Amino acid sequence: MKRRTFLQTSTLLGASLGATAQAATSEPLIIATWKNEKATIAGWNKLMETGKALDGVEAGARIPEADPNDTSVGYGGYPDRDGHVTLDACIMDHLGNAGSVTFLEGIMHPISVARAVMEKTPHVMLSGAGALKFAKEQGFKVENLLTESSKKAWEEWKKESKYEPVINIERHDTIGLLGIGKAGEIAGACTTSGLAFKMHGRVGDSPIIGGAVFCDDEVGGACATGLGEFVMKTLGSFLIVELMRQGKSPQQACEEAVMRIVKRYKYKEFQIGYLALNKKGEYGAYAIQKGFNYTITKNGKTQVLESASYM
Ligand code: SD4
Repeated sequence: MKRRTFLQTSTLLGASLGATAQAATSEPLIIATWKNEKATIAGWNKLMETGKALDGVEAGARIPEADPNDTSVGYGGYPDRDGHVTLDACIMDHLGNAGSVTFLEGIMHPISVARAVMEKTPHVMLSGAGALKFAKEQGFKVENLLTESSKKAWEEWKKESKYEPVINIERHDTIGLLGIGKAGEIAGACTTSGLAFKMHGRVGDSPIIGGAVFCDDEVGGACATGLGEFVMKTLGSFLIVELMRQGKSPQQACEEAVMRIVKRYKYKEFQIGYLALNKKGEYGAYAIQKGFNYTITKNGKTQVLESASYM
């Protein structure tokens, strides 16, 4: 599609989504990648209880982390090619504080470990054995996160061992969340087990501040899902927040961040989905491929919305 036609189409799409995809108030809300109603509702309930966006996004992230049927996050996540479930997560608050864990094994709630890194250490990111040691010191329980069915899927995969880290463009569920708290403050979080059957040691975008999540309380926040390598190469969430700072709407900023990838890389084989939120409570989403959706809970009501896409 020519760029000009694309811009016209995407503006039209944006306009037609307008009724649902935009809201010009900064009332509390929780918004998340993919069809994640249980997570946004849990996040909303927590937000109503404590008032804080940070508590809301953490509580939301903990839902898929504990769900054995979610094969992209936490417990039940598909392992790497050597059979290890290795987890990445990050969290960022409205003051610019950030915490992250990567290559963490055996802990059901990496998002809460990331928050502990943010709140209880002078660092931003802990990885692997060091992250696990810290988690244990903080009282997190060590558990086997590889379920029977994820183990079976891995054994199936091993028969061919086809190493093509191409994301199924219709079904993957890494959760990125953004929230607005009662004081209007913005926070974000992301948690994942990463790409199924990835190389042992592979780390994606999900623990990278500015990659999978970025917030700046003067402007807004953004989060990402999809083939993390391309989010990392373009620092997508940071880019989106900076574009909003320059005056773009959340929708326009997500579109521009997708275009950066489309212009430079062979985008047809993989999916990236972005979500963004500004201080007015306006939000937007855009993806490379069709099939990206997101969930919002606001005023106690929850909706799953389809994102517009480049393809
Ligand atoms: C990663 N971004 O590890 C994650 C994967 C993902 O839905 O989003 N899956 O690259």
